[in-house]
Amino acid sequence: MNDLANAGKPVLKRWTTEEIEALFALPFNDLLFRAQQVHRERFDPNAVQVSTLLSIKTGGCSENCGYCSQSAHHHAEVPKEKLLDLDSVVAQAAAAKEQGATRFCMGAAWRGPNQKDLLPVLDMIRAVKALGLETCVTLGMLKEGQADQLREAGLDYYNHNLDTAEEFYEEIVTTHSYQDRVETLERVRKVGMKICSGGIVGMGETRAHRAALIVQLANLEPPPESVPINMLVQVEGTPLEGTPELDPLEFVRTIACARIAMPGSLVRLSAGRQEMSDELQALCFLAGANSIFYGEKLLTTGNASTSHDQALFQRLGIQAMAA
Ligand code: SAM
Ligand code: DTB
Ligand code: SF4
Repeated sequence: MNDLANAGKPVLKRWTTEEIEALFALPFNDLLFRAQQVHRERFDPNAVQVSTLLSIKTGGCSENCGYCSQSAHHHAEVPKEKLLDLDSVVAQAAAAKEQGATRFCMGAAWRGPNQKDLLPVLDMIRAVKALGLETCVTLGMLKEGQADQLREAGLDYYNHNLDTAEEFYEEIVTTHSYQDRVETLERVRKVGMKICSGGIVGMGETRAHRAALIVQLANLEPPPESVPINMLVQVEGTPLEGTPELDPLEFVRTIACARIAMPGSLVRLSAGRQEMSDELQALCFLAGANSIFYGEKLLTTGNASTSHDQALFQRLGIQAMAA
């Protein structure tokens, strides 16, 4: 049996870039069929998990990630704000639960948290968890000991994206390294927390870079439980504004490859849905995406509206996944 024939088996397999590139090169229908088969071995094909995002600390970030509206190095029109207070976070989490979200993800525009900032975030985690929601935070790089504090507060997932291939990373960010990102993921794993890690496509990377990102994620031991695949949202005033648009079918292929390489993970159709047609999103679900961000806003940019998403789920016969 060749390696492709093993795709989707629930064993920890080490993937090579050549194998993922071979998947990318399959005829579209063959790739989607294979992804759908893998998907059905482990998941209800008509259930999609629903997460809601909240930016708890917006703008003024020291890092220079080329895609990001919140970097102080760029000129996007994003106001620099202080950390939100606990009551407003809890109110928004309760509203998200009311709308059907099962996971609440809080994001901060930091290189990483300092101790003074981390303490109020720990209170937010405890309070959101007490509402019966799964908790996720994305706070940047963690220092020794911080992952422990997050876990003790009851955090379920830490989001930290590898974002792209190691070989392409320096084209996008120079204020921290790919290795820094990997080290934070190791710290999260070491304390036994679940990982949410994925990337962005459409930043001018090649197919080989997309394949390399998937390999890097799939070969984490174990792979991330949650894998967000973001389509670049081009924000005015960021260096990546004006990047040539990626063929949307290549985005679908990326989702399919992620599904095949990480058969047990939730693959999240993340940023970029507002710009996608229902038909393109339907293809992404067929390719194995089974999670979305739900709610009118991502962190600083718009998201598909809640009523639109409800209608889309109805059109496709999709149910929100229970927690
Ligand atoms: N500062 C933390 C960090 O960088 O890990 C957390 C917040 S950061 C905004 C979280 C993730 O959002 C990034 O890793 C990236 O994948 C995604 N993201 C940010 N801006 C985006 C954009 N314009 N389009 C698509 N994804 C984006
Ligand atoms: C992820 O992979 N995507 C989310 C979440 N994790 C934190 C963020 C998307 C941000 C899109 C651009 C914005 O709204 O600023
Ligand atoms: Fe800062 Fe995160 Fe944006 Fe990079 S992606 S500039 S670290 S908020």
